[in-house]
Amino acid sequence: MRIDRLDLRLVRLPLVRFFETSFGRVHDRAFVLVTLHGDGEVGYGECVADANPYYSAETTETSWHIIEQFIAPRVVGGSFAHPREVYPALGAIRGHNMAKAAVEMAAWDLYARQQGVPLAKILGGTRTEIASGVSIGIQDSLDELVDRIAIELAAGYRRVKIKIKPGWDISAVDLVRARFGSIPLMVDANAAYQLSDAGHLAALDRFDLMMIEQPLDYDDVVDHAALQARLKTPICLDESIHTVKTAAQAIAQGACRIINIKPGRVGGHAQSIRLHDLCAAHGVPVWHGGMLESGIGRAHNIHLSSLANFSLPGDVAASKRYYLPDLIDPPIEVRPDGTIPVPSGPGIGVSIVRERVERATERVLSLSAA
Ligand code: OSB
Ligand code: MG
Repeated sequence: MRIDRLDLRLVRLPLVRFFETSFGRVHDRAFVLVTLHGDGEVGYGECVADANPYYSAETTETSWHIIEQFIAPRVVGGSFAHPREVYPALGAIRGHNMAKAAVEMAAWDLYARQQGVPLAKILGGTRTEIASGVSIGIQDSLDELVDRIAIELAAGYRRVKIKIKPGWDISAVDLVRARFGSIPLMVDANAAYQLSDAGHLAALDRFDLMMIEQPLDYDDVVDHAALQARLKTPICLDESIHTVKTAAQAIAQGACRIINIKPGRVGGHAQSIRLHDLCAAHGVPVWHGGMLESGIGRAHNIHLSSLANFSLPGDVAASKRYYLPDLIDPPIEVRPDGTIPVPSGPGIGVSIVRERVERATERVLSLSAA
C-alpha cells in the first residue's frame, strides 16, 4: 500500500443538541478529517481531538500541526505492507495519539478498500451487529434528564450512561432508578472527583450501576486502585488509558474492572486491537467509547466494535442524535432492538456526501509525495 497524498480538512458541524460533561457544554464539534490517497483508492480517518484541551491535551490545532509537520512526512510517499505498520512508523513522536489515530485509521480504511472487504474483516471482527448504548449529558434539570432517558429507551438503546459531577450525581442516579427501575445504567464523571470523595462515591454502590467511568484524574492509575478497593461498583477507565502498557498496569493494580476503548485515545486501530486482546486475556470486558464523531469516525467505531471482547454496549449511537444531516448518507441508524449492523461494503462501508463535507470545511491542506 503506497501512500501518494494526505489531505487535511478542518470541519465544523453543529450538534443537534448541546452536550454537557463535567468540563463544560458544547454546541458544535470541530474536527480534522484525514483523507489518504493510494493506488487509485482513498481512505478516511476522523481525528477525535476537540477544539479545546479539556478531555485530553490534544486539540484540533495541535493535531493539524502534528499531522502536517511530523506524521505526513513519515507516511506520504511511503509504502506499507499492512496498516498495522503505520503506528510503529510514528514511534519517534511522543503522544499525540489522536493525531496518529486519524492517519492510521485512514490507512486501515484505504487498505480494506483496496482488498475490497469490510474493515471489520481486516480488524478481526466477528460480529455482524453491535449493541448500542447512549451517553446522556448533564441537563438543565432532572426533569429534562428523565425526558431524555425515556426518549432513548423508547428508541431501543441497550444501556444508558449519564454524565455526573459533584452536585449532579447521587440524586440524579436515585431519580433514574426510581423512574426506570433496573435498566442497564452507568455513570461517567470525566475526572470530576478526588480520592477524598471516596465516601461520597460509595453512596452510588446501592444503585447497582454497571460501572463508574473515570471518577478521578485523567492521568491517574494509583488513586483509582485505592478507590476501587473502597467501591463495590466496578470502575471503568477512559481518560487514563493511553497505552497498552498503562492498561496492563491498571489491571495489575486493580485500578479498574472494565476498560473503555477509543481508538483516538490509544493511537488507532492496531493499538485498540492490542488493548482489546490484553483485556480479553485478563477477563476484563471492554466497550467502545464515543467522541461525538461524525458518520466517518462512527463507522470506524462500529467496525472495531465487532471484535469479540467488546461485550458491553458502546457509546456508538445513531447519527441523528448528533448531526442532521450527518456527513454520510444513509446515516447510521439504530434498530428497534438497540443494535447497529456492521456495514458490509469495502472499507468503512459508508457513503460520504462530498457537498456536505465541503460546506462544513473551514480549511484544507493537501500534502503530496515529492
Ligand atoms: O468521556 O466518554 C466520554 C464525549 C466527548 C468526550 C468524552 C466523552 C464523550 C461521551 C459521548 O461520553 C459519547 C458519544 O456519544 O459519542
Ligand atoms: Mg468517558
